[in-house]
Amino acid sequence: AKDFKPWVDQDLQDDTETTAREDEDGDWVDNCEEDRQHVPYSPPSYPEEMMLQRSEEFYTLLNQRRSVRFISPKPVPREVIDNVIRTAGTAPSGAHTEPWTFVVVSDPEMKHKIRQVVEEEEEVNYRQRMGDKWVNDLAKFKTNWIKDYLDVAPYLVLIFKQTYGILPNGKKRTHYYNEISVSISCGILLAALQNVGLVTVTSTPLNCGPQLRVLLKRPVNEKLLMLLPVGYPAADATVPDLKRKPLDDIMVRI
Ligand code: IYR
Repeated sequence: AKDFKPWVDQDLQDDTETTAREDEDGDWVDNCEEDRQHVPYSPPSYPEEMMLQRSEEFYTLLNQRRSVRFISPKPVPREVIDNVIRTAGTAPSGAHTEPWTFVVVSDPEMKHKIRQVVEEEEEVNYRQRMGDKWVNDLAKFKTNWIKDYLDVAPYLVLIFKQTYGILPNGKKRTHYYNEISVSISCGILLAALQNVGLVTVTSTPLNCGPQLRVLLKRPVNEKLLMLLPVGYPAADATVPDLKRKPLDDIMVRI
């Protein structure tokens, strides 16, 4: 109990190894495909000058990303969201298992049901589970358990990690490193949103995973990793005046 970490979702552990070994019920298949063809690869390349320019421009773009909690109800073209999700799906994954499911919710009634689940649990989180120190550490963000953006944002993207795969024949497949694979895809998703001028806030609703999984009719192998409200920023959106660490504080040269 001394080491209890309330920010570690009880239902959200990277259980690649434990599911692979312990979960012996059901048939597991090998991922091995020795005869997979290898083909030539030629990604885009640039002269050094252009590399420098592109690195500056990409940094400038992503450095403007902020977590935004005030989202406009203005509709966003569905094809843009589709492309952003496609982009997230380009992430690398353990043994190329692609262990992610992106649930994109635009239905107002479903958004409201999600809001009810999240607000009910978040109230308990803020009042009890998180404790005084955590709540105090968040004071500067002026957050609480009331999440208007869950009704207002045109899209809610709920990202599930598949802790194992289920093949059409019912056999199970090990999803190695599923949590970090899906986390990387979330990072790419955030960059893709920034690239089209949309905003979000990375929310990880503590203890909401199982209820939201059932609400969204997702199978038992899937666990909620992240919930992203997505849209344009509200006209009067504000963000806390935060600074980022300079390069010398985040990089060590050896
Ligand atoms: N999940 C809660 C609390 C929260 C936790 C952290 I760490 C933040 O950086 C911000 C909020 C919420 O969404 O309000």
